[in-house]
Amino acid sequence: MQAYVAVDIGASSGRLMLSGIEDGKLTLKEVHRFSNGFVEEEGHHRWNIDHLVNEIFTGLEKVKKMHINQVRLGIDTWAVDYVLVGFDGQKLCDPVSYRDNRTRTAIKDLTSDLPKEYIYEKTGIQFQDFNTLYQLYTEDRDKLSQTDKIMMIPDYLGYVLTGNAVTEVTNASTTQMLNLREGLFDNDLLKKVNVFADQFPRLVESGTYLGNISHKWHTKYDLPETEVITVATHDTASAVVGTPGKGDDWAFLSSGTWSLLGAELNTPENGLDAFKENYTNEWGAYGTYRFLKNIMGLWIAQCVKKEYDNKYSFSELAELAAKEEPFQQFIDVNDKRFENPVNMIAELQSYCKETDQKVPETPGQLMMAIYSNLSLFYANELQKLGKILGHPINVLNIVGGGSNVKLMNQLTSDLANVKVIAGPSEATAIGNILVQMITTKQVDNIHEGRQLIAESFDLKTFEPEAGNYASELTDYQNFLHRVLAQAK
Ligand code: ADP
Ligand code: LRH
Repeated sequence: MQAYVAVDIGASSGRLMLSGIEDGKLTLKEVHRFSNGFVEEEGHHRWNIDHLVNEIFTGLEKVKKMHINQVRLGIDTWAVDYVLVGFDGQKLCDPVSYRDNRTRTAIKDLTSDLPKEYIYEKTGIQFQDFNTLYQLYTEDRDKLSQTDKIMMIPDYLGYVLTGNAVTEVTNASTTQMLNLREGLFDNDLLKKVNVFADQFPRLVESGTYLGNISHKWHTKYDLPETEVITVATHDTASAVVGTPGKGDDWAFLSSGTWSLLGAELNTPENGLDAFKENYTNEWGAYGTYRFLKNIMGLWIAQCVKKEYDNKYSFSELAELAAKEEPFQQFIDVNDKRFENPVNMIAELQSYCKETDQKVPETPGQLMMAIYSNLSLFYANELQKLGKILGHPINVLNIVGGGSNVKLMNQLTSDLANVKVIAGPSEATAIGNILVQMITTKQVDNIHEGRQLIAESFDLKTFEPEAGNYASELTDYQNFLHRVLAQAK
């Protein structure tokens, strides 16, 4: 059996998953898991990139110990962040995290003489101050002058492993610097941030052979022979590939550190309605677009868990939440104050105090407040998505770690009046592997691949319970209207 390894690194954790096809089914085994996070270093929140490289080797050594001597491997990670590589081929510093506050005014500053509508028309990408465009705008000029190449995180990891560097498009599109029409970096935008197109390694599509892991690593570690394939390197792109959606009325929710809710399109939707709602058109594998909204997601839950000193596991927190009443308070989960607060619990509590609402106190109450409000936000966005696309969404495929939270799946189904299909929770790793299998021709195409996923994993269905929470969504929408109007 040909063995495939997915290296899937999210903002909170990374894993190496081993896969293959056995008796017509896709197998998936977790070989190695490690934590990820940013730390304060040289005045910024930064990722420890060498730690991630080491973890990849540790995982591969475990694969070798399983007597697997030859594998194919793909890497996906979170988007927008990048590594500056000097003329000696080495990184100049650890990459700054998108949650660092260096870009807080960058959108305003950069768009003071370049209208937002113009940038959106060119790129179709949402305005988030963490986009690479704004990060480069605020980048240290000295560092930029010492930079030979700018590599997105997964491209950099592939470069360290193989010595070969590319810029893969699904992730590159999140820079907000690719031109939709030309399919290339946009020189006007690059100029604005003082970088040049040739500072990015050549652009490639998902599903491109990168090369073998360099000999030098084999002398340090006991590794299998490893051929690296550039997959859909943006984790959300891999998650969408790994979503077993069927028909033409489904949407996806990739539910992890972020909640990414949207639809897969064949042509971008970068009109005025999409612009006003700040929907994004990220490039997908095989010529598709991920038309989606970024929602704060389970990052809020991750912070709460940490602030209880990790005393409870996520499943314990979900059990505690299930004992509480939903909808005890309304929260705009996308409020910037939740992006990187000093203390998330205190931030949630002050939000409720300031808006004259019941203050969640216990772990269960806090988690129920998070789950209820994420579900409300999802339902609200599903309505908007249907409106922008001009057709209703009847099925929501929820994938990622968050698809394990039954309570939230049911609440979302009830509020949005859609059928929810939950799973697989490792859709990102699966999408990563599927692109490898399509590249090596073990699977014909993405349709066959998605069918294979549906047949190989245990998916759970949640039907909307009629009459449940009929007024909550409208009340929430009115609440959002009010708080957003006040904030203006
Ligand atoms: P990412 O790759 O973006 O870091 P994941 O897709 O691994 O994130 O999802 C991680 C999140 O999923 C956790 O933060 C947690 O909130 C949620 N999660 C995972 N498993 C469970 C579970 N068994 N019960 C409740 N929540 C879970
Ligand atoms: C999810 C994700 C998301 C981006 C964010 C930076 O991990 O890649 O798609 O918007 O991280």
